[in-house]
Amino acid sequence: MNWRRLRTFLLTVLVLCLIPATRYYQIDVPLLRFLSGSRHVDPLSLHLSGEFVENNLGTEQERDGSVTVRMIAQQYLFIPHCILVPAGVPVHLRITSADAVHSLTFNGTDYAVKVLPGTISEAQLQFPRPGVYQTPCREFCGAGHYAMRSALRVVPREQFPALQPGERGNCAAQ
Ligand SMILES: [Cu+2]
Repeated sequence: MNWRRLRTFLLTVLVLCLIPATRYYQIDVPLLRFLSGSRHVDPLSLHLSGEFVENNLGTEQERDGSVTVRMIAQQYLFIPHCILVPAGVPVHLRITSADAVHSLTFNGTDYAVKVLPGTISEAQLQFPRPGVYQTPCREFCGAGHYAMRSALRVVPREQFPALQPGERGNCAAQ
């Protein structure tokens, strides 16, 4: 056995193992993103690129008649502040956080969606009848937590397709 070569080899392995430990953002974070798959989003650049840019938020009608709702939770509001969905159709919710952990709930229902920075939370919802639901945050997220609430307005199914995309994200004005 050549001890000198073995020692060099072990030293090289040790140094290679130490590199990831000193390059957390260059090696570990991209690796974790890769392993966690497509559910990862960067909370610091939500408004700059990707699925959660401002004009992509709100309700989007799918070809099969269902709708997809994209939202951001941040201290201390949900964006869009008021969303519209049609009654009686499946609602695919996709939401992420720009900062702390939040929980989106819908008063009068059992739905509660935990929202974490860095990942996309998904939920399947359905609201059988038209009406307005308050959507308070139920995870303490800071000083303004108790004022963190938005609204979901459920409109009759046949009324929804006539709405402009801009009207779906701003139902507070209606
Ligand atoms: Cu909160």
